[in-house]
Amino acid sequence: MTGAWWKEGVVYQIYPRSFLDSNGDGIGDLKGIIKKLDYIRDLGVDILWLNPVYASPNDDNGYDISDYQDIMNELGTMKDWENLLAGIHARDMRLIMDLVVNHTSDEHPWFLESRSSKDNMYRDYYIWRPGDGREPNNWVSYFSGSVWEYEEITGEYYLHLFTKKQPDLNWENPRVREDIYDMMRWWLNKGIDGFRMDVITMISKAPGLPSVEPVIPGVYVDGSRYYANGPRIHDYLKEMKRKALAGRDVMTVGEAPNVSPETALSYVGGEDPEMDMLFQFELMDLDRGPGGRFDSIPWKLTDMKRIIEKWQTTLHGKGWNSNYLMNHDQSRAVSRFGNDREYRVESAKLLATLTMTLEGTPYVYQGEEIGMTNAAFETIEDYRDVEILNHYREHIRQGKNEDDLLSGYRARGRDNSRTPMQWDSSPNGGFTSANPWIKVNPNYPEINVAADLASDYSIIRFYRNLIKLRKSSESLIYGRFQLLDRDNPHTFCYLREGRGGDYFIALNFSDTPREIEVDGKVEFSGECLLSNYTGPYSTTVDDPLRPWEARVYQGRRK
Ligand code: TEU
Ligand code: CA
Repeated sequence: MTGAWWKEGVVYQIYPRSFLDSNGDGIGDLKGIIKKLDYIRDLGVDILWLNPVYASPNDDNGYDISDYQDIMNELGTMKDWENLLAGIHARDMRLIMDLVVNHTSDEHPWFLESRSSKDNMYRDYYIWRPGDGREPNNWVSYFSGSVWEYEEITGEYYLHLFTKKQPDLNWENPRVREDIYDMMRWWLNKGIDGFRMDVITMISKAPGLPSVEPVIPGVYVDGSRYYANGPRIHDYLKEMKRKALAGRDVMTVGEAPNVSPETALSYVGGEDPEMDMLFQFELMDLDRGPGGRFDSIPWKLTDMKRIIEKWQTTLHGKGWNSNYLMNHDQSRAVSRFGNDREYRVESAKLLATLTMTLEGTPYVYQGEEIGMTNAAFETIEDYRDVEILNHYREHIRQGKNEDDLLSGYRARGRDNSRTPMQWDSSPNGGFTSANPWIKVNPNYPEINVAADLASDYSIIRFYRNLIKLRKSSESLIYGRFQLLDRDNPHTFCYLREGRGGDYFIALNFSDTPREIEVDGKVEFSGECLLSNYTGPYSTTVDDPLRPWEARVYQGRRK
């Protein structure tokens, strides 16, 4: 195989605050990551993605950056970071860094200048508007309330799509863009291998920043039609590619809410794509109800299959997918899409099989490889996420029922994936010797890396085998995806066909045995290559799939 390394590699995502604390202050850090590099390499992954490690007052855990060229004190020093990069490269792995340039922290020197007067060279680095005592438009912030914050000093409002400590940069200002490209080149010159680009599809806002009609005073609504995939987005990304990325062997993945497969091709398709791949959100919205971010509804496997099929087929041969079932903004995959009680181990392995056998680059989020489950938080005091805390304050004020709110956070809240990595059965799961910044899941005595590795049913070892299998086959990486059981509400069966032979994947997303039933005829040769059930089980295609069983066969359509 001779394709790009980022197509053939597997990514492991690290949320540094929650990975491993090396100095006993309760916060994960860079030295903690260095200690676990062999563990990560042994999984068989190739690329590490670090959530932001830059200087930050931490209003949104590092997504509010006050200095792009410095490391957050709590996480370590620039020297630690350099050691980390060297350790990654010494193990033949690569490092991609989070690039957060839709906004900065309000404590960034640019913003401190910008807010101080109407006539200084940084005023236009951000988006300021007069307001006549009322916000300039009615867009709602992702983290509650208006996207506008009034600033006394100059009597104007500034725009912030996220918290008020995350003012949006004004990408129309060429000086902003040049400063950002400079900063990107600086990191690339330090040897990093690419960027994960935070909400990159939102950097171009529609001229005039129009309100969404009808305007009801005091009511804020989703304004994304005026800033997602905005009018100049492709100009900016083409310029970024030319000025900051061209001529380097690096990878880019853009976070892309509000993007369909067709829109995705405008970013990742064509001869000279703006980015290598995108994180789509359609799968993450499967269980999202009409009542907003924390309204959780039952999801349907037929919807999951339809969405995956659409992305797989629309991008095949034209762009490149990224495949993830969770990250630091989502609840735990095994709790959300699996059965984290009776079939936790089986369903964690089944979900791994899905991610690793689709076309596109697979992403594994820390703890996914041991089947970590959602946080078991009981009170609002346990939560740390600014999105949840703001939401709670606003909705309690409106008289909403506290239990309803908490059940929404338990289902869809971001802190579910941010509880500390569970390494062993020692206090706090071996994450820290101190008080952790966020509670460890009380199930750590059973669910942890050491226990998993000691178990005959190890999820980690299954990942290793699965990653080996994926890499051994050109078809599992580049082959064409074909859905075989579109209307079956319990099983997900598909082919991957290509020059490396054809593969047939059968997944049972239910608690009861299911026959393999596919549309049309599939011809099989040889044995089942991989199953998530071990032991004296027969795994011919005539044997029903056991609960949450996943199998990979050699097979092809007749
Ligand atoms: O997330 C942006 C985003 O659109 C969502 O994933 C968001 O966190 C969630 O849907 C809120 O409703 C990115 C980062 O991944 C996230 O951690 C940051 O908080 C956010 O940008 C702001 O930088
Ligand atoms: Ca620490």
